[in-house]
Amino acid sequence: MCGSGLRPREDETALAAQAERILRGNDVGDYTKPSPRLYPHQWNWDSAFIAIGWAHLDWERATREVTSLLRGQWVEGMIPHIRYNRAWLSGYFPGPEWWPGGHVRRRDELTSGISQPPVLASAVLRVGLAQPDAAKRLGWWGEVYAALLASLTYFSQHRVLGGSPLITVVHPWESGFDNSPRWDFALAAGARPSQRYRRIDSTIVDASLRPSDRDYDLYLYLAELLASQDYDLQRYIRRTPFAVYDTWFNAVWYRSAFDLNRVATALGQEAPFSAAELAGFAAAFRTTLWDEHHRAYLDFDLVGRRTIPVETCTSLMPIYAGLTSADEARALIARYRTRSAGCRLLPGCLPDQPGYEPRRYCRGPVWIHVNWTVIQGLRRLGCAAEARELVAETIDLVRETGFVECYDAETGAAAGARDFSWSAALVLDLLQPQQGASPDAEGPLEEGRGRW
Ligand code: 2M8
Repeated sequence: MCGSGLRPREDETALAAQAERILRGNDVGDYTKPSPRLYPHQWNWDSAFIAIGWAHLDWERATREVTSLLRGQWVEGMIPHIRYNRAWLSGYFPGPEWWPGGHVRRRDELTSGISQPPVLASAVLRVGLAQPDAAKRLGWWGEVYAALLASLTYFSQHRVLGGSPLITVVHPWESGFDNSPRWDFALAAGARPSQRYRRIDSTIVDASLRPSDRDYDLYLYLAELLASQDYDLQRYIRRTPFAVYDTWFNAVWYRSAFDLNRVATALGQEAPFSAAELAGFAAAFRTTLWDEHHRAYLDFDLVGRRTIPVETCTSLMPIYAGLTSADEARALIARYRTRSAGCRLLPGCLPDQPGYEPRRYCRGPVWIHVNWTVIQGLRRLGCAAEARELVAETIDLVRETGFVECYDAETGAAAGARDFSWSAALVLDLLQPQQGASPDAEGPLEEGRGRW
């Protein structure tokens, strides 16, 4: 562990200016590319994190990031993980032709056929709170509220199985941690798509830092399968080798449900997610995902009906959601840090786990959004010292290496795309003084475990 202690203010100003340059450089008008070349389209949770950064620079621009993402929404409410920009179709693989028959509301939109961790409602709460003019804030919340509600109820209605309220994730891309060692079990069957394909990502970023061809075979096989089953979970589940309760995804949904309740209340509406529903969700989360043997939250493989015994950063995400007490959060963090001693911040995967690779994408590197998310949870739980320590380490790492996609878990060297938007946006957020009407300024969560 390291911490920089007091940092000169000028240094932070320079970092903030650098972050702003990256966001402006990746800005294409109504959305922000996650990175200049590797990711030219609009990504779902990237835009949520990015909007949080824009809110500190240009509030109207932050709101546009959200409203443009919502244009890709499907009739059932799902917000797809990619909203394609027709101008750059040749620059990214796979394109929309791999997601035929999508259920987009607006016929002129091209999207993928899966979603991503639903951070958006929480981001909208934050962006709104950054607007001091209450009329503007409420006006904007009023505009996006129905779409956000539909995006969350989509999961609670269309992605549940067998009476559990937990949400089923149907594709590694949907988890946002594409080639996490947690998903290696699904590679065993060697599933391959029917069509031949050529990757573009590994011509832009060194292949040793990206998912393998075997991973891509699985991703594309699952895309074909989803399309053939009309993106319907009840049909898909009978054939797929991959369907999971992902700890992070479910924690994010729970947090977003709370945050959307706050938006509803501010708008003078009834909170859409009842105390009973949230308590039921929290109880199922604990019962299904807490693994007493590992003393960790672990994902669940719905096809093999078993816990996935791989511990990664996502086992910390109940902290973000308010699904742990402060004491549990401290214990989870302490344990993770002890087992990742010698790594920077909270690495993406514990080094003692099978499949850990310090430089390869979701198999070990440090990610800014992971650390930012844990920081938010620690702050809400009142674990101020732990949060401060992670903030200082994050800023040290970015000062040293820059705003890249992810960082070698052990050396902190750049791994992945350069000029990465959410790293810039979230560090910009961390550089703000902790005061005023921020979601974290309220102190410890009142709602605690499942109480609203
Ligand atoms: C990465 O995923 C995309 C596919 O969605 C890719 O590798 O091409 C992931 O890190 C994902 O979480 C992220 O949203 C996306 C854009 O930054 O890149």
